[in-house]
Amino acid sequence: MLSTIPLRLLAVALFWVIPTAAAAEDGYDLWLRYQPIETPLRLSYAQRATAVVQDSRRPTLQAAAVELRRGLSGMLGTAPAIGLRDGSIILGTPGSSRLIATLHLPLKAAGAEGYCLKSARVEGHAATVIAANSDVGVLYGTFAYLRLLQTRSLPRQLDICDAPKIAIRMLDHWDNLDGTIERGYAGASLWNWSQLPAINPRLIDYARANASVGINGVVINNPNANAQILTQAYLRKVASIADAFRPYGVRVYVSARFSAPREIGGLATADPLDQAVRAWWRAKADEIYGLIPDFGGFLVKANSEGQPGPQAYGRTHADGANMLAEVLAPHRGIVLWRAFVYSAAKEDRAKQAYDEFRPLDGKFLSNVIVQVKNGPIDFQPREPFHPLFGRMPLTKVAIEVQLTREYLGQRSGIIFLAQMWSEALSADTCSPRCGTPVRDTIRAIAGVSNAGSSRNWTGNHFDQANWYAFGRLAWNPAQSASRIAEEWARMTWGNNSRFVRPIVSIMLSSRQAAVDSMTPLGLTHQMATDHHYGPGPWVCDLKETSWNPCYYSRADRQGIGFDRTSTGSDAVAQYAPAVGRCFADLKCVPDANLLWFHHVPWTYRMHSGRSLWNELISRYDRGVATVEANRREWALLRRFVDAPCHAAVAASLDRQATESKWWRDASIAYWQSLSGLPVPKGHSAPRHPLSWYQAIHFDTVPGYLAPGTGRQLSCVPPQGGPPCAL
Ligand code: GCV
Repeated sequence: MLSTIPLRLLAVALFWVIPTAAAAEDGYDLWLRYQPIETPLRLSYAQRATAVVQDSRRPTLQAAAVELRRGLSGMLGTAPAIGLRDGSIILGTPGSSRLIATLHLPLKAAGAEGYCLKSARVEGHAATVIAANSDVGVLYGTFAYLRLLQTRSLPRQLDICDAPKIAIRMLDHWDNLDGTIERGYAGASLWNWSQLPAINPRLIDYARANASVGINGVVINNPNANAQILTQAYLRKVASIADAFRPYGVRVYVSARFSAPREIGGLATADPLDQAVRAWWRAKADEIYGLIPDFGGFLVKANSEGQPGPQAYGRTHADGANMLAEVLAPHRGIVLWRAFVYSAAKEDRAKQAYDEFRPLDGKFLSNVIVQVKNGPIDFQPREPFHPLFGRMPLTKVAIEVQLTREYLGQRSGIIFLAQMWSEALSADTCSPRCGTPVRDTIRAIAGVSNAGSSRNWTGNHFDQANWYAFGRLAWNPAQSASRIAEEWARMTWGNNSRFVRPIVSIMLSSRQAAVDSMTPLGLTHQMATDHHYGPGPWVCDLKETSWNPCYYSRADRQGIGFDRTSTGSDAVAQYAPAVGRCFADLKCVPDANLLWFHHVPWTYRMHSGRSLWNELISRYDRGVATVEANRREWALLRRFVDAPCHAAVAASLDRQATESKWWRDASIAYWQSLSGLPVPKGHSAPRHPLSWYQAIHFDTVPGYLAPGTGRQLSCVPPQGGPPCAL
């Protein structure tokens, strides 16, 4: 049979079969799949990408050239040649490339880390130039060029310059030294401490992925830190990670435990004003920089959720942060000091970070950045922006968002978070004047990583999109979520518009669906205790008041919501007057934040004309309906996706659909037990009585396996039902 097939045809067939087979979608390649481009576009692109010119031996430029070759070979089907000719792509900086130097390109717009992509005539040849002022700029430019091919948007004449808007763009890992990840839903830690300093090639791919979206820093361990990371044995391993990441422009940072001088330094105190403590940290910084010359610095969670900090010695956050900043400054390192603080004693948790940090404005050294979560509580499906943004004008501030979906369904379904982050980044602080969005008040952006040892990195295929979106927004926080979703969909799954369009629409509907089905209209923190998986609005007996969902909902027979106006906690006063006035005013506050700022009767008349009770139930139903619709839509896309991958996403969407109903029914059953109101006509009653939902009990879930406790995953379901079966 074989012999009857002309050899030429066989060769052509194999050419197309081999890459397809080799690229069976297991998610490992993320958005860097570089799948073959369809003809005739492939031929047109190939004419403009015939060869790569890059002669420098500098590691980052070599990494850029290797990536370009990999991408072109995959997409165009042939490896590019070497050397100048028509269609060459020339990479470099004016310092590394004679050809680029002779072009005298206006590279000012590229700044320190950006790039320019230009079509140019070089020594008589039509060429493409990827030029920058720095090697990492060339690497970013290379990924940008490849993205144009991946999304089929390479113009005939290239003339693009771009540069990141935020200087520090980092991922924070909540990885423990025992290999577990706090709030991790994608397997174990990427760092295999017993294997290090040997570098697993996976770490290089991790660095590539980060560089491809411009992420330039990684905190490698949990801010609930173990001081052991600062011992020589661990630091040597950290140094090997830093060496592996360096060519990709990714600097390594470490979460430092404030009490380390006592725990591993043999000192009797960790008082930041104690001379011996300061000397210990100075020596530690010198030791680290001896091993890692470009070490980024320390992330610190202090006096928060049981973590040690300067307040134990009567000192302030500024005293603590500055002590560390002083020892890092000679090495150009920085301190990221987290503002995630709250305590049992005080009342409104949403106010506490502001109350503690605002008075310290101007007291931090210039290499301290105060890292503030996007909202005042804790990575909820929706929160108003944190009042510290714009209100510490004399302090450098970072925004922290969470890629790992601790409070947003964890491993289930599709929830694209770019809109949520854009919402925070574009919120108008009105500080110092209206028209000043959060994105203009920050110097750094940190995302709590969702990557782990899962083959596809994030456990759930679609959570890759959140990693991608984080990087793209960190590069340009004004970019639209829909553009990012489309880029990701095209790069990851392919460019067929019959596929891309529905995928993007699923992604863009997903976050609001999560808000609607879990915590609509400004409700917050209604999740089950500790692991935060599933609903627990009835929980009211935890000793830390502000861990109780009932503390946030304040629901009773008359109404629901947290009064944060002047008749309540007056949290609105922490915002600039124009912002606070609107939040305080029932006519101005957006529905989306209503119950965050106001306690209103169940009968309160909403903008829609419906009563709050009816609106609430409509929102839950809208959320469930959207998740259902997305599940159905995905089922229709089977022919565009590899079968195992399609099945995995479908199963995850099934689970999300079940969970959204669980959330809806459990929440309505509980609110009904307080309000005594009937479920409005046209909406179904919860399927089970409240006690059924209250009996669901997860002892522990992935991401919340307390290290060393030996506690296994367990679930106590009520008679005969989900969600243990999920
Ligand atoms: C790292 C929340 C999470 C904790 C996390 C903490 C933080 O409380 O539940 O797991 O701890 O935030 O951001 O420090």
